[in-house]
Amino acid sequence: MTLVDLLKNVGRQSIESVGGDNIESGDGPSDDEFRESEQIGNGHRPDHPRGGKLGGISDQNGKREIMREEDEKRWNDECLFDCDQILEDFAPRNRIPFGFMWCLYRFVLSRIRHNRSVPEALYPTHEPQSGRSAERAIFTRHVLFTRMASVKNPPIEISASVLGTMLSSAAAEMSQCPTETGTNLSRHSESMASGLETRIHCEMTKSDQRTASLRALRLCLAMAFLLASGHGVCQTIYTPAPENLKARQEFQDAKFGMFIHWGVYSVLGDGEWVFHERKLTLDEYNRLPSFFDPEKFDAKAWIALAKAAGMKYITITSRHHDGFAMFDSKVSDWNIVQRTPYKRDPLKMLAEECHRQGIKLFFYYSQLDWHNPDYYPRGITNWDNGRLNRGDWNRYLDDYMDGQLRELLTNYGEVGGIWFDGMWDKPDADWHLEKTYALIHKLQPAALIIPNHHQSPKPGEDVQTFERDLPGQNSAGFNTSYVSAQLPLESSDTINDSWGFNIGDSKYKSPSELVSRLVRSAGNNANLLLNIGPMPNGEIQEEFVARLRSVGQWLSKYGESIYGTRGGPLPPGDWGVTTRKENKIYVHVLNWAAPLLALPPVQTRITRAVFLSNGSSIEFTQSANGLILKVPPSTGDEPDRIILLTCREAN
Ligand code: FHN
Repeated sequence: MTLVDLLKNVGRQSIESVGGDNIESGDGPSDDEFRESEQIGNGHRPDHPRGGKLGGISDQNGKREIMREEDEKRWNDECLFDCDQILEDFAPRNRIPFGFMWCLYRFVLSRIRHNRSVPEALYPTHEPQSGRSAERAIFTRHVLFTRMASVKNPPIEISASVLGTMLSSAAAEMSQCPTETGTNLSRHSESMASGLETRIHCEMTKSDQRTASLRALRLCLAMAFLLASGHGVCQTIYTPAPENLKARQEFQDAKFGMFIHWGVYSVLGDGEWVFHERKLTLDEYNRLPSFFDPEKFDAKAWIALAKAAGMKYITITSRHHDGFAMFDSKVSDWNIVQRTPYKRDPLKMLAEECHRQGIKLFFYYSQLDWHNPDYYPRGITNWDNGRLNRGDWNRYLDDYMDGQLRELLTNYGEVGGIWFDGMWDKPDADWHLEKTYALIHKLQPAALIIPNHHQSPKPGEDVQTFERDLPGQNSAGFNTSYVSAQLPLESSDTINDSWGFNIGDSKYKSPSELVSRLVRSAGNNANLLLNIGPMPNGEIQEEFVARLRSVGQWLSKYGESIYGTRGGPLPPGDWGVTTRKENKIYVHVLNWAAPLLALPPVQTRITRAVFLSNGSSIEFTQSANGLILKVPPSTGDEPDRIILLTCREAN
């Protein structure tokens, strides 16, 4: 949602609320009018109707304040858009102190208050204080109020409670009238009252126009201040560079990537959360790097396996939640070169081999850090691992994190992008995202920022990724159900149940399940980032290798129905999904036993249907009501029966 949308939404809400119910309750008189009325009152008639809620006018300020305050609050509630929300969302950091801008804005706002005073006609400022005409005036008011209370739409929008009080005070005044009989007074006031009504009407309409123009003025003011204080729309709306947009296209065409969770935690063969799961202390975990010596690590072999699997890019953990840098970092010695016997930088070797073999390399980077003392205040996954109970959050973000991101985007050649994770540990913290994202886009404009924060996309982000889920499904329970219509989509998953090497996890998905997972992602217009957790010696366990090779074999035959396609044109279903490319539609029958498959209508005219596995013709009927395909029988070992529909024009 751009700021504009947000404003539209917030604005629409507030205008509705403003426009909707009757709100005015005889707002307080302007300062000088008030002073005047007090003089009029010179007897301090506490329940004088102009006293706002008419009550509690005990002393000058109290009376004055009570009235103004509640009016002020209602005005603010009704007239002001939810600026807090707007600015919270969009206010970038460390610019002109936001607080200062806000106070300035509020100050100006309070200077341009529009008092929708009770119509002059109701309480003429120069009203006679005593004698017959004073009585007449009081009586007239009484008549008028009685009338207003009795009719459905009184001439002035006054809430019942205020009206009630004004009536009782007029009655109170009435009771003080000494002599004249009621009858001829009433006759006189009836005519007075109707004259008053019309005058009140035109006063009210004039003031409504004033209110409306004031609201518009306030909105412009809010926008002006946002822009002036550098919190403007143009500041936070992210405009991806042309090379970034090109990279997004290539990313979407790639469709299949290898996710690699590898780190010193692999030594314990119990997944990447072992530090947390076993509630180890820093001293205990600090021993692990000395056991990490992946002498069998072979970047060529890893990339060869990715290519054999049909994967077009690799995303590897440059550092996970244990904060351990799997690269040569000068920002901290808690890294593979300085703290392990291996003393080499595997990311450097991988980057060089990826560039050689034309595979894009992305770096997974954990924002969450269970090791660095400056990751403070701690987050939802915190446990007492011996870290000091204090730290400098800004230093962690600006020096440590941005420092390492600068190294990754400077020392490893062209990088496909940064895959962030862990922000969900402190979802409401100020992560300086705009600053960090701007740094990445400056250092490598084509680099894609892929945040696994499980929230809807934020300015500066280039891809929306869903963990262990298809876009919007949220069966894993922690993903957002919001699916961006603009950004490329990605879905990440494991081959067994673990991300990091887990010696005890043999819940491997079958090759068919993995193919269907890839096809369903493509049918939902998303890439699949399929994970391996290499062993501590650098080798990749056979169960992963075999499954990846078989997926690669499938892609070598049916890759045209995946690579370079987009999801659709038909919505995904249990039966299967469709992918499309130029004038071709691939119907992926994943879970359908019946011989005929009835599908929703396809807009373009289909000229031919063939079974992709053997090129045999497929019978079909196409009408405005739908498309019926004769599905070839399943042989049981193919995960996906693909029917290629050739259309007269591109979809
Ligand atoms: O905690 C991590 C987990 O270890 C793994 O990295 C996955 C990968 O998407 N993300 C986090 C869980 O949401």
